[in-house]
Amino acid sequence: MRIIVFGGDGFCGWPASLHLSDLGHEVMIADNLSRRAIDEELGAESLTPIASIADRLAAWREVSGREIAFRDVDLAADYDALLTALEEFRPDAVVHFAEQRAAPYSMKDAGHKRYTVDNNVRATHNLLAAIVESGLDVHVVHLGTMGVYGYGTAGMQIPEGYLDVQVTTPDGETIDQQILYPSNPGSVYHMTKVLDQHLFAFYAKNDRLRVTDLHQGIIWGTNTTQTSLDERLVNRFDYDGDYGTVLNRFLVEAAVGYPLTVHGTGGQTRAFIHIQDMVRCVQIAIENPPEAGDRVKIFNQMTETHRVRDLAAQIAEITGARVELTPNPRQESAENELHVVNRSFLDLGLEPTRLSEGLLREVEETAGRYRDRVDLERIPSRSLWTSRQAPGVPPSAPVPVA
Ligand code: USQ
Repeated sequence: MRIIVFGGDGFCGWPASLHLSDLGHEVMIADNLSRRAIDEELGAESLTPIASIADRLAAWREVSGREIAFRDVDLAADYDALLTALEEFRPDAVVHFAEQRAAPYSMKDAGHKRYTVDNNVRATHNLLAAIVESGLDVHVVHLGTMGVYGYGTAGMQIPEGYLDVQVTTPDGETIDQQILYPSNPGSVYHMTKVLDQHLFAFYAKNDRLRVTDLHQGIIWGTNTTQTSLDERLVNRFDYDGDYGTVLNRFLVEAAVGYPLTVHGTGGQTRAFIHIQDMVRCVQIAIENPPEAGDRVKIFNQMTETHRVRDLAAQIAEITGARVELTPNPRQESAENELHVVNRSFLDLGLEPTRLSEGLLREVEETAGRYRDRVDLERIPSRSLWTSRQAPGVPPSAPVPVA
């Protein structure tokens, strides 16, 4: 297949591009390298030393004998370049990762909120409009988030996108329906993925676009089979207060002797998936497209759920790190249960990488190996969800870890 990976230089996009190329697909990466620019803005760097995009692609050519094309395209700002890329490359499928993906970054201030909405919503809409204008039959695979659902389920399992409901007509007749699961985003970033869902639903209905939306949990891990092949192919690893995700942050904190920064009580339960499983899920989604005229196909892309304080305790046990409850900079439930349906990928052959099997390797191979590159100043999370949250004042009093 011919596949364009939009956002193919990022944390998920890069390993997904290599995986698809390795499978023999003709891959083009289209990316405006914005993630590298944001590193500069934040004065932060990936824990792993990432090569320039040119060096990455040259290394891949050398190691695999395969060519990945590259175009510097800003989906949100340069519609004509996007349309040209589609018309010239004529993809069978596109994978859309080209969005600002960090919740804390999206909540820093009005400027970052506006950037996140402008960038993400325009990128998605431009892509859909350009596919229609091109007249090509392209399957769109989009990286969404579990966060569109929120994380509270009143005991039920979160379905894969659609909720069964019954409505009663004025005649008293009961009708069964399925609706998009009610959204409950917890940040401006997560909200943009809710808006994306509606754009996809409209274009699937109006233009019969074939769209798959992957509602992904939090990634853990760094490298995949392909990014491990050569130092220049290494994936990025964020640990800073804006882009670092919880488990990867804990790993780095443990490696440098920084207390594990558990927000609030650590009672937040979240969904997780290893990066190797993510690339496999993207492959499975591409291989199982919806038909033209179908509603958007939604997969829950996660393999296990964990409570934040349990993760911290697990890492502390392996490494001897100290756990510290810190005032939560976010507005989120202090404690929640999370039950998620994830049958689709398992039924299609996904064999999950379990946290219990991979955690130690991650501690040694990534966090331990690159710990000299850690800038301690970049660790604290300084982005507050509301102006009422003065730095250092917990929105709710922390309780000791059990
Ligand atoms: N947390 C801590 N300590 C930290 C960092 C985070 O306790 O040092 C807590 C947060 O308060 C939150 C949970 O860990 O309760 C998860 O935070 P996160 O930064 O790991 O994840 P999140 O902001 O939700 O976003 C990440 C990715 C995003 C993706 C999302 C999937 O950045 O792109 O969409 O995970 S999900 O969370 O399932 O919505």
